[in-house]
Amino acid sequence: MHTIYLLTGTNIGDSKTNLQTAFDFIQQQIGKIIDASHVYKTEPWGNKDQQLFLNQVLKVETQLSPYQLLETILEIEKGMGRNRKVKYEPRIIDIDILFFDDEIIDENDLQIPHPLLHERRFTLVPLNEIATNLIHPKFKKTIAQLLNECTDSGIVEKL
Ligand code: PH2
Ligand code: MG
Ligand code: MG
Repeated sequence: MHTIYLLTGTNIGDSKTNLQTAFDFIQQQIGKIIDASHVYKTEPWGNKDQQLFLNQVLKVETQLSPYQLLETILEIEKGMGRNRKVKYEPRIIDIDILFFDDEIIDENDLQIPHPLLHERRFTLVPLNEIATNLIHPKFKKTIAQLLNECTDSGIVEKL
């Protein structure tokens, strides 16, 4: 059994429903959700000229391998109507793998831990809520430390 952390995000349509739908699909197809952060309303990071996001971090137990997990995530995203064209375009749902046990994977199509998580308040704030003492396997720092050192000033507030 593996312990993973996922970030869900959405900024089009009925965002609250989208997060709930993703939550249900994750529970059915990936594994048991054993912890969940609050849902946060977050300022767009990167392309700022788009709607606010809702984001949530989930802790999940799964039997899937990293690549099976990636496949399943892509299927869930597609099933919810996401079509990938432009990087950082608004999306119905985005499911990102933050951590997979303490594995480090650096392939073109799969990077774990998520390579930008330490630069993004919209990820660190919800993650810190449920995993403050978790150690980032590459940086050897806790989530609390990474949040403390993060220079992103994007607004992140509980919904
Ligand atoms: N996802 C991105 C780019 N920017 N900004 C916020 N606030 N939340 C996101 O989930 C997000 C983003 C790329 O996946
Ligand atoms: Mg993303
Ligand atoms: Mg993604």
